Amino acid sequence: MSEKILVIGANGQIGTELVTALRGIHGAENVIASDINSPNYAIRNSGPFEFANVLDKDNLHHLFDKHRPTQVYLLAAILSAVGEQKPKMAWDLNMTGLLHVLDFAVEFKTSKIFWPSSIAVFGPHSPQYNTPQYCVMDPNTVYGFSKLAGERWCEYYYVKYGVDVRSLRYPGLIGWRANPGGGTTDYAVHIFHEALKKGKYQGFLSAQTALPMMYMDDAIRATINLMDAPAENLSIRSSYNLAGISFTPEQLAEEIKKHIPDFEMSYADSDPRQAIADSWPKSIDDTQAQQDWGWQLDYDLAKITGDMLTNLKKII
Ligand code: AKB
Repeated sequence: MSEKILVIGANGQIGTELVTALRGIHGAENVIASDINSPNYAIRNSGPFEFANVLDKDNLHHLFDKHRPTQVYLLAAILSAVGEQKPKMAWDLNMTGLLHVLDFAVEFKTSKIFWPSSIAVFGPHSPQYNTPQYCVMDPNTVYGFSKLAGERWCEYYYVKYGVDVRSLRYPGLIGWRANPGGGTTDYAVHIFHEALKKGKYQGFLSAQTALPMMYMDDAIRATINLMDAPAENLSIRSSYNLAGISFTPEQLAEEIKKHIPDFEMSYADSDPRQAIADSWPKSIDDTQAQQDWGWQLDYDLAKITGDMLTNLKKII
């Protein structure tokens, strides 16, 4: 049976790349991109698009009814940094949107749902290094606890209603095709743009702030691998830890200097995103993803840096 896939929040950092990848696999006409905003260039020119507002239940119901998707990827979200500026809005969007989609998955018997979680589900009392799948979780950002609550809802709908929902706790994501939208890890994308445009960058996190990060090619592959995995292999229906690689702003700057020797890195004196970063793990243990669906990382820091610079050079 051919798949009919609905991607909600398709204009974002993950959505832009995921829609392209899914259209390559399933055919452009079978992947409906949707977003609250007008489609960006990549989305508009490669297949069908619908406006969708996850807070508008009737609008979303209409989309499910019209397209009867077999798979839905719900990517619309407010990320950590913006979430702290608009806490109630972040909670509402991140929670209500998910509950609408889970309810429609039950009503329309959608075969599979993907919903992204994040390393932001961990907090200051979680183990900081090799943070395990199961441990103390006390997130102190609205984004973080909306993701943690969302994970509980995902597992609940799986257990209670049999919704085949799958999820990943993404680290910070780095890609050249689309910009990140309001997260704490965004510096790791901005730095490449500024390095090429101006030869210098002022980071908003301190030089030594290690965070787990992942190249977008790996993140998209992980997402598709998880969605393709046989249901019986999946032991986690909340969200899988995904490690990526961990590095500091200073280490990233050093790597960029290997390509742009005059690159100058400086650091802001203070920024509210520092406290968010300090509350997150420095590295993650993703043994369960490796065991259950064979996850293996491809891109290390050197490979990410080379690929980012090569591709951004062509479009900047
Ligand atoms: C953010 O920084 O908010 C996101 C995330 C780690 O989930 N990139």
